[in-house]
Amino acid sequence: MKAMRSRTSRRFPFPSLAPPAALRPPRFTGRLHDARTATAVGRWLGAALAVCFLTGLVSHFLQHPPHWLAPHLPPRPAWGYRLTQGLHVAVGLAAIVLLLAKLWTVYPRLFVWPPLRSVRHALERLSVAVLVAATLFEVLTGLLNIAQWYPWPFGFVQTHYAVAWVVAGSVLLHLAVKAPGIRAHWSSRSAGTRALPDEERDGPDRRTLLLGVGAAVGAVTVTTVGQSFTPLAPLDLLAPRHPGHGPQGLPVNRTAAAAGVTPAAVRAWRLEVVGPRPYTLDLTELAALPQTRVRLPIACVEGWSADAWWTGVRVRDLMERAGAPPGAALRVVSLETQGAYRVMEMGRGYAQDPLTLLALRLNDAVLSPDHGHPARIIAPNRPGVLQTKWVARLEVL
Ligand SMILES: Nc1nc2c(c(=O)[nH]1)N[C@H]1C(S)=C(S)[C@@H](COP(=O)(O)O)O[C@H]1N2
Ligand SMILES: [Mo]
Repeated sequence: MKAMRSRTSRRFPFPSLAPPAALRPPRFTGRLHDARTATAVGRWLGAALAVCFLTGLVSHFLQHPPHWLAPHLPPRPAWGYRLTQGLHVAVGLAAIVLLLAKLWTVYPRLFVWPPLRSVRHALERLSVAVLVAATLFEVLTGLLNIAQWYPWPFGFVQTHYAVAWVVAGSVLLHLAVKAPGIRAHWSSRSAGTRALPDEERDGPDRRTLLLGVGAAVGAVTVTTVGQSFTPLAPLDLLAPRHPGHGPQGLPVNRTAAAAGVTPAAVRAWRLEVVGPRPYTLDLTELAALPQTRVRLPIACVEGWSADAWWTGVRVRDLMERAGAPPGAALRVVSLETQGAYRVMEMGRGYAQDPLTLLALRLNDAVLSPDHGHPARIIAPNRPGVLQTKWVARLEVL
């Protein structure tokens, strides 16, 4: 009773500011819209957002390295990008559940009256509005991206990247503003020792809610993570991709038809290698060069990934034959006539790596048209978008 009265008086410090009856905010009597629950869910959400931010940075710098970084990108571990991007998407999906739980816990605060109490309060609410909007934007654009649906006029990659910084900044601000509350409510033990009122201690309600949120996160994860974590592939009922489904046992993101790579263009194909000693090769000549067989993943930025056996000619051998100086980088141009992935560059680390191939075969069979016939790039620790298909020209840089 006492607690209620003090809360009411805090909400309506001036009688004249009480809203008219018709606009009177709803009253929330549930015990789980409190700071302890918000902290308990918030720390998991915060951890998830941190993982998404860091793995997103990795993805960004592997895909769009600034020129000073490109030569130093590490081609090992070969499975590195598979791990970081698998985590990015899996944790991002889990974050959707955590974000909804967190918003449910705190949404009664939308009805706090008066809505703005002071300049400080106004700024705090503005920062929360930015935080919520930016985080919702990130998880929703990410979700639609893994489904390859782009119902918006802006570029996904640039916008998702830019707004990630807004989320990071507003999370830090939020943590700073809420630090005293977070400290007080961090663990049930600290809440207990501080002799909080009963309603703020962990009771069966809160434990049930947290268990429910945990179960929902588990369910979302188990039914989607199989798209990159292949031992769970049989369970990936909700994942947009199944790592084993596609020609030659591997998914296809863009088919030859979608890329405008016609059978006629493939028949006329010759590999052109441009460098100090330029040359061209037809497919028979390319297949007659020393072949290397490697096991490497395709790890798509959209979260699916799968290992496969690739056979082909080492890119560094092709470059050497063109008289490439040591440490040269490479530009790769596809037969594809348009599209964002027609031209790709790789720094010297990738170009020199013995695992980086101009592949002619996938799982011991000639590449199918959709996997890049006649020849495609496969390199370790690289985003799938850079594993250029239908390669027509290599330019030593
Ligand atoms: N030329 C070209 N290469 C491309 C693409 C493309 O659209 N055009 N898509 C890329 C993407 S996004 C991925 S994930 C991989 C998929 O390779 P796969 O279809 O052989 O599995 O190819 C990459 N190579
Ligand atoms: Mo991809």
